[in-house]
Amino acid sequence: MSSSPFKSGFVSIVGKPNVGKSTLMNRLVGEQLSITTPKAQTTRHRIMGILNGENYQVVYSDTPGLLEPKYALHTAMMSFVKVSLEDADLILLVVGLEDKYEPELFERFKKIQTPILLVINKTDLAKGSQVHDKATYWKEQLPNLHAILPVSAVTGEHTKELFDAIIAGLPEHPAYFPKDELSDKSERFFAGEIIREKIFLNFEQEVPYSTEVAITEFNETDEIIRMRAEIYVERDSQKGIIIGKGGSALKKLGMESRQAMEAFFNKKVFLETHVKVADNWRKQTDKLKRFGYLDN
Ligand SMILES: Nc1nc2c(ncn2[C@@H]2O[C@H](COP(=O)(O)OP(=O)(O)O)[C@@H](O)[C@H]2O)c(=O)[nH]1
Ligand SMILES: [Mg+2]
Repeated sequence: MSSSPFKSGFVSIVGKPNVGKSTLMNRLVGEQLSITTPKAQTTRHRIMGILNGENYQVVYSDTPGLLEPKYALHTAMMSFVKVSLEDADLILLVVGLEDKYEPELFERFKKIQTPILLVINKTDLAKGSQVHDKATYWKEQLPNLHAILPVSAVTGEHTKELFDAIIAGLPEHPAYFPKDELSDKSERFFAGEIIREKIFLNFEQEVPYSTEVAITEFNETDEIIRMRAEIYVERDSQKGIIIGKGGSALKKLGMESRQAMEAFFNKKVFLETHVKVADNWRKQTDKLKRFGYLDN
């Protein structure tokens, strides 16, 4: 009896904002690793999610949504996408039901040698022949696609077929990471992301986009994780919004974040929050460096 060869490789999940890239990675990895919200541009980093099986290790990379950069932060976000595409053995190009071919964003996929699986997501919302029509449309726009797979990341419909296609598309290669590693990111990073997710869910307009979170202390014992989080906004007025009347908004944010952290880390969490102003941090390279968006 011959066992099948070990396969491993990097799978880059890319697409426009809000198409469900993070939801799809979480579904494929089986863990809530990457934050997901109804707002566009929630994901700012490349976040690896590692899935181990007896004969495979898939290293997924969730990435920020493709956009035309407006600030230094956007440029940094798009450079994470670029690196993820360069590393990839396989690309999952995710589109929603409404997406159309936009040359500025999709041209690059015509030139890429790496096999591309086009994933049409949110099929649970599709009507009539919409999915079929979209598949025909994308085949015309991007003739070099390896395959087209419709899925629903939320319900899990057809994600098994997608997974099979991913494994089939991976090269024979030993594992890149130890089997017990779930991501390339630290516990501090995930704690900060959980707070950012709650900020995206609790605040409107520019506030979530102007906010960054730094975990400045992270002390874990057998019983509890004690954390100190610094929440940075761009202006004094935004600081007032995050704190709220009599501190009520910050209290709610802290409580929701703590509960989500306790579920994520499976441990009691003590969370201390501080709100600070970092003027125009999205446009300033020194601040972007400090927040981990640029190499030092
Ligand atoms: N109905 C439906 N909603 C989805 C699906 N996948 C993602 N979403 C929703 O779309 C929004 C954006 O998802 P997210 O994963 O953050 O998108 P990203 O910006 O591409 O990473 C969230 O509100 C998700 O719950 C899906 O298959 N069906
Ligand atoms: Mg995302």
